[in-house]
Amino acid sequence: MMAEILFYHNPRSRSVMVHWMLEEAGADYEIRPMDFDKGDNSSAEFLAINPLGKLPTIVVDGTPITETPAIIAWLADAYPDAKLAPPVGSLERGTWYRWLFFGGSCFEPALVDKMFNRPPPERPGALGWGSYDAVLSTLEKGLSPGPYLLGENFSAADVYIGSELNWAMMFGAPGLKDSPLFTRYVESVTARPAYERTRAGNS
Ligand SMILES: N[C@@H](CCC(=O)N[C@@H](CS)C(=O)NCC(=O)O)C(=O)O
Repeated sequence: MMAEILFYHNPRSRSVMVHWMLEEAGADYEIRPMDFDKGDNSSAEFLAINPLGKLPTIVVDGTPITETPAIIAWLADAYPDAKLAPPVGSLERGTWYRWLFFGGSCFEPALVDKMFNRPPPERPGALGWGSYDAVLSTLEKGLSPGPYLLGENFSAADVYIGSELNWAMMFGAPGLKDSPLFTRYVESVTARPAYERTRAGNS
């Protein structure tokens, strides 16, 4: 794909997930380094691109795309040669969307509940993600028999869920490092050359 991709990046943020995906896709991109301490993400210039003031953000030929799973899904479709997205309309595509959305709408809020010890609300059933434990056991089932979320085929969903699990493990989130399944999964996906390239000072 011939497009100008500007990648607003800080290596200590969720933008590492998109960095990995850009490498998996084989995209050409230009990194715009963002310094949180200097307030780069709250500058008028950046807020005009993403009013939430958050990373990751990419701008493709002038159009901003935000939210990690949306960026990852867009890149998977825009770079079909990388074979990271099942065909539109296929059943595998449904499973693929399922885990991409699950990461942002279930795993993340459940993790934040846990990290900040948020007390359960009066009606726990109103939480769209159930509970942290239920989210982890759902992911474990999604990865069984594995090795990937789509079975034998690695996809963009693994870039996102693998990144989320890796990130949560770094924070010492409970129930992850003591799970052989999660440990094996994160070790295998982060051993991929595209991930390694993002760690080799390529930021
Ligand atoms: N919903 C967003 C969350 C992005 C996000 O929270 N990014 C954090 C860094 S990991 C950020 O930019 N924080 C800076 C701030 O809010 O000041 C996504 O999935 O990409």
